[in-house]
Amino acid sequence: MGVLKHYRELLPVTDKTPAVNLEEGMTPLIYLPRVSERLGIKLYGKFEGCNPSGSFKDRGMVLAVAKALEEGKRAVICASTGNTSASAAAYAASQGIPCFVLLPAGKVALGKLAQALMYGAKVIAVKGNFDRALELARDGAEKTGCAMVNSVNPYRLIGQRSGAWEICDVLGHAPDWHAIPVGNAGNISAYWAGYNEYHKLGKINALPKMMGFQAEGAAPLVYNKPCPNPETIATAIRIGNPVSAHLARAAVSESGGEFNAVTDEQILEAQRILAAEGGVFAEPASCAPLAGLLKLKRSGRLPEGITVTMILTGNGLKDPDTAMSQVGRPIEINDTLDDLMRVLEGK
Ligand code: AN7
Repeated sequence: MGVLKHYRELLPVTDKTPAVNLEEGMTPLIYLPRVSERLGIKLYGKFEGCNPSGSFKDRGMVLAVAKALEEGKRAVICASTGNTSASAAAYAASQGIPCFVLLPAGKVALGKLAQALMYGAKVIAVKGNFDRALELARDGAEKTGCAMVNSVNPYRLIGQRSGAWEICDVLGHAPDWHAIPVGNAGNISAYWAGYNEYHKLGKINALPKMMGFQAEGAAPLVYNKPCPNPETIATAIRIGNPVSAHLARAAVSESGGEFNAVTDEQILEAQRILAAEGGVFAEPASCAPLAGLLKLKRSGRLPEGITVTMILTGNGLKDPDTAMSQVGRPIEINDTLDDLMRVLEGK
């Protein structure tokens, strides 16, 4: 049905808003028994990789593009670490309008780059980091009148609230903890607003603690200062100066949650555990929350038996290079049953 139709009464959608729809949203909230057992909690992963462009960005992009069209805009522009560009390009393609995307050169996962190009966006590789690309995109939008569809666009965050509503609709209540990766800090802010809205409507009677996880090399919110040269294998959250930092800080402090940093090694370990013990393949950035939960468990700071939802923000298929760099190669055999039997019998 798509986010605009499903949550129409909670969104700024009118009869004049074009019915943009790629059947985004309604992603599975997957209970993870083996990982839950390892952590001593009830752990659910909301698999945002099931969205049409393979990440959570589609929830807000559908509204941002619809409102841009409603306002008479005829092109969109964004800067991106990859997923925003894939999403913007997909929705622009579906509406037949041009899309310009600015990417940090050489720092975007292969699948995301392939998506933006396949959807027909004009892809611009900026010799600089994401934060600089975002400044350029904002200036470019101002000079051309293109709709800016980064999360500085308020409709992006409003659409992304739908993730929180879905969790509550499925669980019947909010989780105790909401664990989420933090890059430009829009999604954590959107989820907090979404939970609060449901609370005000009386649909839930308690709010979760918001637990935001960043990569150690790009952790401006953990260390409370901008990070001029962000670096992490989780390229999606390789962001040093988050635009929604103020909203994210408010979400964490109002909810009694925290920000925490995890190393690249911890992120990769979590990615393997999620895949091999959960059956879910999420991209590295999406595994920062699980890395953080494992870290908190080790230090005795993970309360026993609580319900935790973690947002698996992007599909693991987007970044095959990082995955292949940490797993073995296939076992090659001759096409004989003897060769096969040697492998099956573990010889
Ligand atoms: C998989 O695409 O910023 O804290 O330009 O792709 O709301 O920024 C991506 C961010 C987490 C962080 N997980 O969310 C972009 C971009 C994945 C992401 C984040 C991103 P925010």
